[in-house]
Amino acid sequence: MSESQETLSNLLQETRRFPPPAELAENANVTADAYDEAAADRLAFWEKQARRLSWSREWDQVLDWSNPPFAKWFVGGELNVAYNCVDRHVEAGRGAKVAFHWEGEPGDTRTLTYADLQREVNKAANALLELGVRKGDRVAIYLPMIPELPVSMLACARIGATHSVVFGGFSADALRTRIDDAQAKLVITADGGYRRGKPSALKPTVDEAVEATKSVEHVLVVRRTGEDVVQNGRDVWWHDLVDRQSDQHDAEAHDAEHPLYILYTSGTTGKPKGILHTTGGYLTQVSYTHHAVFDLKPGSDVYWCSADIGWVTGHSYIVYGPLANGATSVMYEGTPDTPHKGRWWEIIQKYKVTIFYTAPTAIRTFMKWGDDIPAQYDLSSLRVLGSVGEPINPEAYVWYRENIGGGHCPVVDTWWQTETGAVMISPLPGVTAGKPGAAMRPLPGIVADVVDDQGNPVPDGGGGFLVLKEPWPSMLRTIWGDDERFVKTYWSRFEDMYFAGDGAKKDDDGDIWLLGRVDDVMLVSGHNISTTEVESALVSHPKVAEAAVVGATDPVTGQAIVAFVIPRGSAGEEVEGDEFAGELRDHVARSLGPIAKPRQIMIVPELPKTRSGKIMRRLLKDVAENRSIGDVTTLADSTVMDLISQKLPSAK
Ligand code: 6R9
Repeated sequence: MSESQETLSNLLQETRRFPPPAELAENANVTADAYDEAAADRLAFWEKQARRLSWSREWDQVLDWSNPPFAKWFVGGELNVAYNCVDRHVEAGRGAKVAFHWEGEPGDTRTLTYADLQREVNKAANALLELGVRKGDRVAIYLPMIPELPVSMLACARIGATHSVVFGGFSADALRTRIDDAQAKLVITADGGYRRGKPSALKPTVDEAVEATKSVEHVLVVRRTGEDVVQNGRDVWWHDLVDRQSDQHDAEAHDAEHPLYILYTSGTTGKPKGILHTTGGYLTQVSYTHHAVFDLKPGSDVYWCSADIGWVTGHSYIVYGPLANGATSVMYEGTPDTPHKGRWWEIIQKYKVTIFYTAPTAIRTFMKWGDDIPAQYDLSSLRVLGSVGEPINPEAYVWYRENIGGGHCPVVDTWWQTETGAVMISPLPGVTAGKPGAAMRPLPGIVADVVDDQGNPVPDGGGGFLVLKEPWPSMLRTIWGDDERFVKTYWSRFEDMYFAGDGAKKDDDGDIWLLGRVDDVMLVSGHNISTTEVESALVSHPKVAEAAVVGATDPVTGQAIVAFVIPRGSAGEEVEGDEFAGELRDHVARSLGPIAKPRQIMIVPELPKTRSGKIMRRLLKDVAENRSIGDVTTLADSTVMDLISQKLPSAK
């Protein structure tokens, strides 16, 4: 048997379970009884979690669901998010504790303790007030991953202004649409940030965007790269305005349902949706889930989430959850391969990171770069690993566990969405025996299910649509300015259930596996086939680093599977040609059955991804169906489609 066949048979029988390490289980923040406790009385469970926070006024009612799907949590309660994330830790004598070890891409660093953060947030809050920003106003934030980003968000939260963070890689047009939709009064930005070893300007994009808007009164500009910026009448330098403010500010308590932030999610079609999150329920659930899913021990852990704060993962698990829990975090400005491909592992080694949270797209990239890179660093401080953003292929899970986690760290695959605000389905690291590729069970207090077309629960072993059957504290409250679209998008597919738009299956134990967006499901000769399963089968081949599959119209089978494959590491040179494609097709047929065999396999150097790292199958479908390629504006790298098109003659 050849080596590749051995690996194959191993993976086809990947039924390994990874129980929690004994020590972690014994000292876990959350144990199995949490499931029973929450099942017995869900609202009492969430009420108990709300007490993790400091409230100025106690709520009168845990949940008001009298006008579904418009939920109100902790009705009548009042609290201040910034006070909960910063001041209360200082008041408890933990002001000298590090909140952020910040690492700039060029290698400059800043350390912010909770006391530093308190001073910075207070000064920024006073500066916003001086600029005329008031409670209820909207503030757009378009910043690189620098400390002023969380400081700005907390300053808004402190005074009750609603922030709308726009990812720093978005175009002027995308920024303008978001400013207009929220009618933002202020934009906070920087001259630029560092990206792949070079300064990359932000301010010109803001100038272009703001030119065409009516609501913006001021632009507050942080100096980061020192490049020349054009000064307009409405511009104010951060260092001129914020630095001279008082570092004292009394935080007023806001209603539990006061709008905390809007975050735009583009989805596959249509105008971006402004997902609205509010104050009390959101902070309760991000704090609880960060404590439960990562087993965070604020006294000893060093936590790092590699996401960009421009996405919900950064909002909930770099800013609000960790700070509410008094965590010490790492925050990194740049890309994983600047100045070298070991940068992330170097950071883990340097700060002795214990909990690390990243995305499958990053993990697959590291697999492609080779095992020898992480092997050069001391990663022994790690104890829990997390994954988010896409289904994690079993192969990537095992690689992550072995090569980053030293074979002993639990991997928590966390399913959630911008709309859910916080993690919903995930293993608990001290409780769950993890299965590579499965998100496992809804967290305590969450009621999720997999249902068929008619909304009936599927039995164990069945597949269908993922739904949420009961409201949860950090749920989106609406789409900003468009209640009707909120109801139509999420609450109309099934009666009384939230439709997540993801396909899922329950295995024979009743554990949940995510199968990709339902829009991407393929229908081949009358069978529903998930993109995730075929991609995972491809990625389980030792010579494949990444794969994306789409269903292309086919005269015989309705749809046929077309796969785009990136070869792994050094395999790149040897894999051209029909023989390799044939090998992969057979491999998929053996893993999943002949029905899942791709009609066509294209070897490509890159895959089209959104800026948050999700594969854009829509564009690949255009290629597979020989159409001109659609809108590429949300691609992280717009040259990728050219690279793929150049490869096409080899397709057949
Ligand atoms: C947090 C975030 C949400 C969509 C979601 C699903 C996919 C996220 C996942 C996952 C499988 C996981 N997704 N986590 N799929 N397993 N662990 O990514 O939010 O950017 O709004 O994307 O991402 O398709 O519906 P968002």
